[in-house]
Amino acid sequence: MVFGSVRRLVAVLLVSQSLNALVAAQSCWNQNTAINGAPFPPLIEATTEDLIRGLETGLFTSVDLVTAYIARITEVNDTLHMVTQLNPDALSIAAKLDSQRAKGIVHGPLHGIPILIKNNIATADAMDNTAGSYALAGAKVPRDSTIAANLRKAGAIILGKTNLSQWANYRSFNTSNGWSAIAGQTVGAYYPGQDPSGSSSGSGVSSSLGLALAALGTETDGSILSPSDVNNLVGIKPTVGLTSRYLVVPISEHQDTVGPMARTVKDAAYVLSAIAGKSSYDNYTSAIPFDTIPDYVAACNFSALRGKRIGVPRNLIDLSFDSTAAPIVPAFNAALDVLRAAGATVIDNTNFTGYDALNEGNYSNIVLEADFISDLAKYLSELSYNPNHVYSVADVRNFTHSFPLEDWPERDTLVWDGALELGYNNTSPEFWSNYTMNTYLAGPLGVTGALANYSLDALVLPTEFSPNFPALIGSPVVTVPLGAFPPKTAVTLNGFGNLNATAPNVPFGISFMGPHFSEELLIGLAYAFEQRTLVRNTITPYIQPTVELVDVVNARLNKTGV
Ligand SMILES: *[C@@H]1O[C@H](CO)[C@@H](O)[C@H](O)[C@H]1NC(C)=O
Ligand SMILES: *[C@@H]1O[C@H](CO)[C@@H](O)[C@H](O)[C@H]1NC(C)=O
Ligand SMILES: *[C@@H]1O[C@H](CO)[C@@H](O)[C@H](O)[C@H]1NC(C)=O
Ligand SMILES: *[C@@H]1O[C@H](CO)[C@@H](O)[C@H](O)[C@H]1NC(C)=O
Ligand SMILES: *[C@@H]1O[C@H](CO)[C@@H](O)[C@H](O)[C@H]1NC(C)=O
Ligand SMILES: *[C@@H]1O[C@H](CO)[C@@H](O)[C@H](O)[C@H]1NC(C)=O
Ligand SMILES: *[C@@H]1O[C@H](CO)[C@@H](O)[C@H](O)[C@H]1NC(C)=O
Ligand SMILES: *[C@@H]1O[C@H](CO)[C@@H](O)[C@H](O)[C@H]1NC(C)=O
Ligand SMILES: *[C@@H]1O[C@H](CO)[C@@H](O)[C@H](O)[C@H]1NC(C)=O
Ligand SMILES: *[C@@H]1O[C@H](CO)[C@@H](O)[C@H](O)[C@H]1NC(C)=O
Ligand SMILES: *[C@@H]1O[C@H](CO)[C@@H](O)[C@H](O)[C@H]1NC(C)=O
Ligand SMILES: CC(=O)N[C@H]1CO[C@H](CO)[C@@H](O)[C@@H]1O
Repeated sequence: MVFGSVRRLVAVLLVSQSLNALVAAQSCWNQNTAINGAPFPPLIEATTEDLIRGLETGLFTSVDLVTAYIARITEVNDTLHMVTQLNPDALSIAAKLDSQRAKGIVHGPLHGIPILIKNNIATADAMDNTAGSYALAGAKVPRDSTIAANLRKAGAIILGKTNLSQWANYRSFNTSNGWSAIAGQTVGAYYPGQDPSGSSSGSGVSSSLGLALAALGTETDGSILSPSDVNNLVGIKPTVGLTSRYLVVPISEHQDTVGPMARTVKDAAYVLSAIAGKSSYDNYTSAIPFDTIPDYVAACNFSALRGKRIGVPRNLIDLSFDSTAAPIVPAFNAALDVLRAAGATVIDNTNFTGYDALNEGNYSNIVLEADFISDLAKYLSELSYNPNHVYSVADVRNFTHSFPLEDWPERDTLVWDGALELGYNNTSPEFWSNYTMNTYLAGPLGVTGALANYSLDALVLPTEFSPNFPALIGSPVVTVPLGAFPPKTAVTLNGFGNLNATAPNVPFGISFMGPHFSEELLIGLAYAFEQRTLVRNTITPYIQPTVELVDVVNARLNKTGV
């Protein structure tokens, strides 16, 4: 199916008029995918290694890649609203990287490969960093975030910024996943009006449709894992401290982390390798226990599950919280058989005994509220230009209440109201007693306790139930596609009433969880599972862009008459 206007697409591409005819003639991407017998990877499937091969052999250039991805974004953005802003310098950066490659200068595996980043990760370039709020429109940072700088150092092209649940979903009790005042409502691609989950909504939708090699998300509690879950992706939520949060709009220094959302485990591993590492601007990265970051790509080993002990904290699969998740359970149980067949020992009912106490207590809310008061003020103090003079949560709340496009009070600010009512920040004794309870219940009575008590290497859960415990202690999780909701699934609306929250064909995943800084292990386990199941390829979006790399290269060749 073709969505979006071909006219607009060609205007953006600025290439030969004949592309128009070619695009119109193409009904689906697996036609016409070769030039002189050399096949091109369809971009919804193209892996890092496919792109490296094509760039190395001269089949296409980075400029071609950027051109193709921009055309694809333009085709579907009017429907899905997943990209807030394109990098106006992307083509010139690509041209520079192409000319470096021609001279034998290659910065790393991601040299010349486009990546999208969430609109809360700052870049010191022409792009905004707003967390989706007009309060930060036009604000400037003194330099790139460490993550953006690391991507550039690795040769990646920052193609644009993705839409998100505004303020990483830390503003309202009554809002919708993927909505921001600045870029509107992001929608998922697996069902009309699909709730894309959040808060890394645009990153999830973009990565899933092949609008870049991969995208970066950020997570405080579920914001990488959950949109990866429902958008048929691999998501890596790294240990807090493995990836720097410097100049990333924060919620909580104790829980925030930046990670890749990609179509395959190996692609996610390539991106994680590029962004992980110590940063003098974020002292949590000083907890990294290695001198050199492990080779996450080499960790992709088909035999990685052999001999591993994997626990199932069955009491977290709590359908009383969400009965619509019932179809996930049989798929998850079948996945346990895949783990066994791959040589792992599965130990069921390695329950997290802190579960009830965590649900009854309010410790996690208090930790986030107090952190937000401190950490947002710190971020705002680092801006080199702060056009709306917002320096605190109170200022941002006032701005939001007085700026009509912020959609207040239709979407409330009750999360901030609660944080301000608390009356303290993360330097107070009340904060620390709540933090201590939180990490005790989620650690010794949760993830780290179960790992130790049952001598486990890792734990698995349906992704829907996986984020919370690891979020509270800052431990890593990797999610991999597991299945999709069956055809007879009832279509139901989200709480806000503007998205389809449950629907047929909506994907779901399985999560691998382990101790702090165990990404190398988890990536191996996830890869071994992924390669045995290849679920992603069995689930098809209802809407896809149609422009392919081959079209762009054809148009270029015909135009230049080569
Ligand atoms: C995508 O759509 C949103 C919402 O309409 C808009 O704000 C944004 O500028 C668009 N981005 C691109 C790259 O077209
Ligand atoms: C939800 O899906 C139905 C089709 O089942 C569609 O008609 C409707 O427009 C969708 N809702 C939204 C909010 O897009
Ligand atoms: C980072 O610095 C803060 C304040 O100086 C300190 O409280 C914290 O323990 C440090 N964290 C690490 C991981 O070094
Ligand atoms: C892959 O994993 C298996 C099982 O743990 C191990 O024996 C093998 O050495 C690993 N291969 C590589 C290349 O690391
Ligand atoms: C673990 O939790 C499951 C599901 O709540 C329950 O059926 C099982 O009895 C529990 N097992 C242990 C050992 O507590
Ligand atoms: C945090 O609280 C301390 C103690 O009340 C105060 O001195 C400091 O200014 C506060 N910082 C922020 C950012 O609110
Ligand atoms: C609240 O915002 C309005 C409009 O931006 C501004 O005029 C006013 O000074 C602000 N009030 C406070 C207390 O910051
Ligand atoms: C959201 O909550 C606010 C206040 O709590 C209320 O004024 C507003 O009507 C609510 N929005 C919707 C769509 O119900
Ligand atoms: C938990 O914290 C929230 C936010 O501060 C507050 O609204 C709620 O009343 C608290 N609940 C309990 C049981 O203390
Ligand atoms: C948590 O915060 C609340 C509200 O400030 C406070 O009453 C309580 O003493 C703190 N500590 C614990 C362990 O609940
Ligand atoms: C380029 O030329 C080839 C061969 O004539 C043709 O198949 C293709 O459609 C042309 N592409 C464009 C964009 O005109
Ligand atoms: C319609 C709309 O709000 N568009 C905005 C999309 O995001 C860019 C970058 O933040 C803004 O410049 C547009 O106004």
